[in-house]
Amino acid sequence: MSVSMVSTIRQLVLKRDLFSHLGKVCTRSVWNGCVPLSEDDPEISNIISKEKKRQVYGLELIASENFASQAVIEALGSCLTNKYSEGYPGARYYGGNEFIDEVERLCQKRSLEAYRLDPEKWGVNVQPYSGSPANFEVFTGLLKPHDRIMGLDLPDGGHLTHGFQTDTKRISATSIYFESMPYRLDPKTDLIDYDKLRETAKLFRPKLIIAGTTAYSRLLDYKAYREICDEVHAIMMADMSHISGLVAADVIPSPFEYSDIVTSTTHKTLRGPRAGIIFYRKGVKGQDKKTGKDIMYDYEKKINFAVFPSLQGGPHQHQIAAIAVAMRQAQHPEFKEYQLQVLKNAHLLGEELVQRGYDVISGGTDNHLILMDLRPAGTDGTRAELVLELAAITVNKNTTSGDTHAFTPGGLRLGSPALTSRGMKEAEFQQVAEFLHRGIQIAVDIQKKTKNMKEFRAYVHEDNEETRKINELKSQVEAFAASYTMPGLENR
Ligand code: DSN
Repeated sequence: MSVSMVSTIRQLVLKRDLFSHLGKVCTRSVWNGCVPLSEDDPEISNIISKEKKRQVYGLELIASENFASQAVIEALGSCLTNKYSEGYPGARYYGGNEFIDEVERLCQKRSLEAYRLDPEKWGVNVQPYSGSPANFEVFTGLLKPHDRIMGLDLPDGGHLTHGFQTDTKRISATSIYFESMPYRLDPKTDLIDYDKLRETAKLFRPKLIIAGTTAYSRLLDYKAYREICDEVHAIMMADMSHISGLVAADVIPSPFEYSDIVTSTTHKTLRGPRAGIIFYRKGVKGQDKKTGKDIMYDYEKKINFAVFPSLQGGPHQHQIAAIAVAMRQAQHPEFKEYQLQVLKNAHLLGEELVQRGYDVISGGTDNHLILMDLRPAGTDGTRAELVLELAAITVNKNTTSGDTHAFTPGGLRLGSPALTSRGMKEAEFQQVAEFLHRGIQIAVDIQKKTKNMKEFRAYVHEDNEETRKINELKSQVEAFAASYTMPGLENR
């Protein structure tokens, strides 16, 4: 045996002894923080168990939700949650960040790889706590207070942080600290009205235009956004939160070809932890026409500074490790298979609902979600959501274009990512469509028998013909759902 081998073995033995000592610390009888949750806090543990049961026995159709894998949840529940690491890899404000730097660098590398980005041309900040902070960090870094932005209006499928305000109130901080002008759908087609966007952008002259949606079932024309941004000298920011898993799997067009900035959450179709991420262009932007010298992108410093120290403190390194896990998973061939199935399932669900006579906005879907207008069917999103929830089917009410009823909107949004993560395919989604149909018809029947929402809410908790039907539906839904595996930890 060589001298170097002996030395390596000695080091390994030393490390093993060190870790076994750490293990021993956890056996002391005084408080040592090593008691399982179920013993330490049975109350919270019990609530988590009830939520786990709800997820296992229910049909999760909220388009922005998914089931994180066991590996992602293990990273989230790790010792990384203990560490402060303000700053960036190699430049932290506190000591002890050797391994934290390793985590964050790996996460950055994998995030760029997952979207096939050249590290010379793109950089990434993996510290945003979630999608809303990520968006506000971009605006803070690249705009001055009261600069102008344009985003898809919330009732038309945009997000709060894309500048939402009502006729009487500025709702999102993005409309309080910046001036926002929405663009909308063409009411005839339910598709984004790019001509109108161009026309109003030329009048409004925004500094930044957002290409992103939360309730839009068609693909975005990123080239059109780019052209409009160029015409008005605006930054093009894509918010791909809903579709980032589909983009990583390369099953729908990517925003990276045309955008300057791309933000995303990491827990929706990407199936990672609840967190956010910002990609920014870097390197050479073009050449100065007069001097011929290179003009460089200047986003990197501005965005990093906006994330920390302007808007955030210590990054959540347990989330960052979990993003790294998800970004690695997103590069597996089976992730592409999963995303293809997400598309097939959503498409099938749309077809099944149209066949049952429902009004599906824009006639179907090109992505993971479907938006229904339930008014022609004789009910609305709020009533349908309530009945479906009682039958263990989780969906969300949603405004549709032109809808002015924020609390009782006509629409219902459905998505395929979560159930596809449980292994469901087209045959199962046919069954899901039938369950949905039965629930919605019960809502229609109750609406006929009640005068207003208050009566409706009371009626669903009484013993009557419809509530007996809801209970029957619930037992069938629960028996069906429970036979499919749910990703994650076994009991929590
Ligand atoms: N709440 C998310 C959604 O459901 O689309 C967006 O942040």
